Amino acid sequence: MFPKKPILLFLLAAVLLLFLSGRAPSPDIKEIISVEKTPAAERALRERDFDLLMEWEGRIYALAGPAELDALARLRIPYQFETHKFSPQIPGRTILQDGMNGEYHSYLELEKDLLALEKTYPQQAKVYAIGSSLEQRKIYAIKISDNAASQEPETEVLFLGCHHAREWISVEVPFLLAKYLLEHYSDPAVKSLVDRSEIWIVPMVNPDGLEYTIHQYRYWRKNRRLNADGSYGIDLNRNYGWNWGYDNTGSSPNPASEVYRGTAAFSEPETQAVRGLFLQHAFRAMISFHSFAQVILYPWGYTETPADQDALLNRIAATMAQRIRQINGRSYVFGGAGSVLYVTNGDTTDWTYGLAGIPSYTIELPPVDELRGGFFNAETDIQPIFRENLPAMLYLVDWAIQTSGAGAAESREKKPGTSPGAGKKILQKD
Ligand code: 0X9
Ligand code: CA
Ligand code: ZN
Repeated sequence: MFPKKPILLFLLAAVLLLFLSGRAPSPDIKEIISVEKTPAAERALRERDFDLLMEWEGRIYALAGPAELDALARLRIPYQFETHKFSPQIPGRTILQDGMNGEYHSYLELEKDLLALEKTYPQQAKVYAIGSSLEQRKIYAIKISDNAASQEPETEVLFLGCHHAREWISVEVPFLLAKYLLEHYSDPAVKSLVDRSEIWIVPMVNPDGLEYTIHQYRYWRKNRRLNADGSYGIDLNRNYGWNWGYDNTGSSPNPASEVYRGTAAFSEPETQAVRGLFLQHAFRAMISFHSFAQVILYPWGYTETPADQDALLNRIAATMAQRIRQINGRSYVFGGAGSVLYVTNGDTTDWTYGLAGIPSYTIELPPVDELRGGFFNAETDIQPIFRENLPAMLYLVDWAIQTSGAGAAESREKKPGTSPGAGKKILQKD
């Protein structure tokens, strides 16, 4: 039965391993671990290029796969598994139940809450499914306006959340905007904005990824596409069609990469859903929420070269940052995405700006760094982060209304397939 010679056995094993690893590489799932913060541990983590998450109460939190765990064992650095604690609670506080995400929205909780808003405010809210994810979850949009059920010639503005699964706070800020506008509709300032605009909010562009972060792996970023090489996921914020795949710095051709761009622009149903919505409307401004960094970014992302509307993009960002700072005192840095943060290609806001010439922003919500929690905002941070972003969002809606002149109706007729950059005409001159 078995080969007699050990060398044959070895060869067989090697071939088997190659075969298996070529067919189905194990998804590169890592654990969150913590080690005591000693100079030796710090050095080891840095030398081995661990992904560091944060420091908390004298311990360093990092990601570790089998190789990293081995290395720690060899160096006799004791570690603890922490993955199970990574609810949005700060470690050391109450731990949420398995599979729950506390005050944050799961897919079903968001569905329920959006439908409840529509039910309570039928005149001002209408919920649409703008598409389905790979795993057949609906991608919901809620439209807020007077007469929400009918399309009226009013200024359209778009807010997106959760392209990236682990960025839970990016679901809450746009969702809470919808809730706020509806609950405060009797406030004359809110009513005036809502009546003159049509505000479209898609809080969860990546529901499959989000569910995966709740039930499987808190640190997941991409969608849940099974790639040809057996790895999972496409970075939805590298899958849009403006200079898609421009270079391998701003996105990756490697399926296992966290910034894998996919096999083609708009290859994913999630980005197709956003594209469909965008092409059916004449949005005048948009924000896509992410976390974390506390920055306001505008095109271009694919290059460090300023966009032709740079001055206008900068001025609006400056005002948003100022309004944000007035609430809780937090400073959001702002600037061109490629130069302030890093270059990306295939990102959402390059596409919306490139296609329609509208002010398009990526807001990276707090915290500012890993030390303050990275992707894991405490539940008690949800309200303050929403509250500080509210005046920035309202300002952008107001700006869009103020600057939508006669051109609004004309641009509304724009059809899918409008030539790139054609929409730039509709933008007010700086
Ligand atoms: O890399 C991204 O997609 C965004 N950052 S995140 O940490 N949330 O993943 C930033 C996109 C903004 N665009 C550029 N920096 N070019
Ligand atoms: Ca209306
Ligand atoms: Zn993100």
